[in-house]
Amino acid sequence: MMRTIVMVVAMVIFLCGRSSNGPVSLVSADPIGPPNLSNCNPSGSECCLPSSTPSTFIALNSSTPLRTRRALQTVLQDAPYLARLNAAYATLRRLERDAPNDPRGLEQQRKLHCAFCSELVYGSEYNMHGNWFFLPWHRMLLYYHERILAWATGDASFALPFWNWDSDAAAQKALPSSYADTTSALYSARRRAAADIQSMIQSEITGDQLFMNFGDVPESDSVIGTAGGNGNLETYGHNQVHNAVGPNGSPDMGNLAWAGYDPVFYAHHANVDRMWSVWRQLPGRSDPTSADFRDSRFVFYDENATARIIAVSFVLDHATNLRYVYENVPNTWTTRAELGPSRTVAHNDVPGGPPLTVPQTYRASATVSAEDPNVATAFVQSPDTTPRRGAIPELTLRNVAHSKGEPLALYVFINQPDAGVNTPRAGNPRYIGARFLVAGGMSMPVSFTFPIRICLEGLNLSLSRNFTVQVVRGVEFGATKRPLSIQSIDYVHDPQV
Ligand SMILES: [Cu+2]
Repeated sequence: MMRTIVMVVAMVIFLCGRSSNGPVSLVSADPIGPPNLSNCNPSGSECCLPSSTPSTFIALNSSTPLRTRRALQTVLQDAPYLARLNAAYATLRRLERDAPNDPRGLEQQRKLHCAFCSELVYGSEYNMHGNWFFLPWHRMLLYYHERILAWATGDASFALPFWNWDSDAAAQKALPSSYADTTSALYSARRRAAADIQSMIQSEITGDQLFMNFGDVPESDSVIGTAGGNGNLETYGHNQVHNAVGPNGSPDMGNLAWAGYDPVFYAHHANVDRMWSVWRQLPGRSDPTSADFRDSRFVFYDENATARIIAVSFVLDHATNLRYVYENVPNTWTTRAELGPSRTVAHNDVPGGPPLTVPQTYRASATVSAEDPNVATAFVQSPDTTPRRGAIPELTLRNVAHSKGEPLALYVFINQPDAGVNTPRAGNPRYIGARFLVAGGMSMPVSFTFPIRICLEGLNLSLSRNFTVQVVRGVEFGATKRPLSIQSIDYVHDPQV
């Protein structure tokens, strides 16, 4: 078949050199940090940290014994471990009461997360959500939190557990029982009912979606994010677990400012960190190489309440430099990813023809339905290029406006003109996935990228075909305060070229 020439009538094509995940970056072009802890903005005072002069991270000796972070389903059988975990959080709660300014107390640990996410407490460049610092910064936070727990237990080999919600097993989608025990230091009363938590995670976080969003995707831009745009590890599974646990509206997991006060936050984030580690070990995956990423530095308090500076480059190899690894628990998305990428969608190239080297984006305007303010539609044309073999087509919802105080759920379909909140998603080949936001983040437009190769295969749509995209805003979090607004929906065949 010949190359398709797309006729464009009354539509504008923007040719872009590069598809970007995010809106205009608020982040400077240079490496950032370390933040000055004595520079706390008074408007963010509920998140200000004790100020002190930090010293640099002391590199661990590679002979330090490796700690293994285990899945909660494994440690639930280990009563002595659970007793230590419980005792550690009891100590952090006691510190909070007896020495409120001790940075190791649970409330101070909450502030540490709050300080770098929800308000412009230390400056807009220190927003650790919605960009590529999300994964390494939370890895650092967990690392120091784990050292504080180890100090609290008196067991230097103590390791965090992870909540394996990416497993397809229904039991793993449930809030781990040790955290639901009302007599435990792991308990928080500020959560949804256990059955609601499980059903919200089970219905939205599936192995198929995890595979489509991370397992099949080699580019770090889509998985980890960019200097100014979120990655899918953050806005798919991670955000929805926050929303599922926290009822959003009280100080809880559903609000970034408060999430760090719930002990399950740390087991949840250990799983996000593990998913990054598992993805990174798949063939052809790598972390961003930019010095702006790798040389950025942040500050944390260690187990001696000493402020430490640590650089992103130092935490990328967690086994060597931070001396911890994860228990290997197979899940369907990792198993499929290990089998290698599946066949590619039909690409219409001419055998022997020149390979395509310039990605081109087709940008369509998204129109909100007159009948339903929670539905937006766009008619998307194939970019006027011949995709190369192995292309990874993506759709980007560009500059979705949202309100900082509200969570957000967006469900996206291809060629589903009747899409609405009741359109089935599970098992629906026209459904390409969801993206979520947690309340309490930055108030700025965000963009979401959807790898759609597998969906196009399922619908037998070649890359040269045009299609419609339907975006549905979920209503499970209640009435929203503003109409759905998306600047454009972009289609790019091959963002990695
Ligand atoms: Cu989080």
